[in-house]
Amino acid sequence: MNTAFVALGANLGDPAATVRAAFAALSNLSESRIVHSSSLYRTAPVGITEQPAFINAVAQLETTLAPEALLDALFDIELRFGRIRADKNGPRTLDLDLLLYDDQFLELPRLTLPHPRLHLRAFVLCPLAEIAPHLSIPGRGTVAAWLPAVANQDFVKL
Ligand code: PH2
Ligand code: MG
Ligand code: MG
Repeated sequence: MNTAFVALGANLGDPAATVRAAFAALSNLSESRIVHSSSLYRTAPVGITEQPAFINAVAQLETTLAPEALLDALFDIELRFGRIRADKNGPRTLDLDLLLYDDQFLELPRLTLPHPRLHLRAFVLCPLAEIAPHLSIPGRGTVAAWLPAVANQDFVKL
């Protein structure tokens, strides 16, 4: 069994309903089960700031899918939720990002592990800290140790 962390994000339609439905979709993934789900967080958009606020959350999975197979499965769920991969940092009905997979480092064209910006973004770090504060981000230290670095970013736990 492997442990993977997935970030959920949405800011179009009814984003809270979408994120809740995405948790249900993740719990139905083959060869995988959700072991922890964070609360939902309303977060200020990072990058392109002229877009609606996001709803974000993080799930911890146990899986026997390999990293790229898991990534494919996440893309499938995004598509089912009507995701059009247009603007890189623009609005989206559902974004599922693979954050961590055990303590693996991976550098592939479509997948970098650990996710290169996860420790700098409150919208990922805060829900992750809720379910796994002592988790070590390979090469960076614990999740909790990075929280002060994102203290200036706006978010509300729902
Ligand atoms: N995702 C982005 C860009 N900016 N901002 C917030 N608050 N939440 C996100 O999930 C998010 C973002 C690119 O995927
Ligand atoms: Mg993504
Ligand atoms: Mg993303």
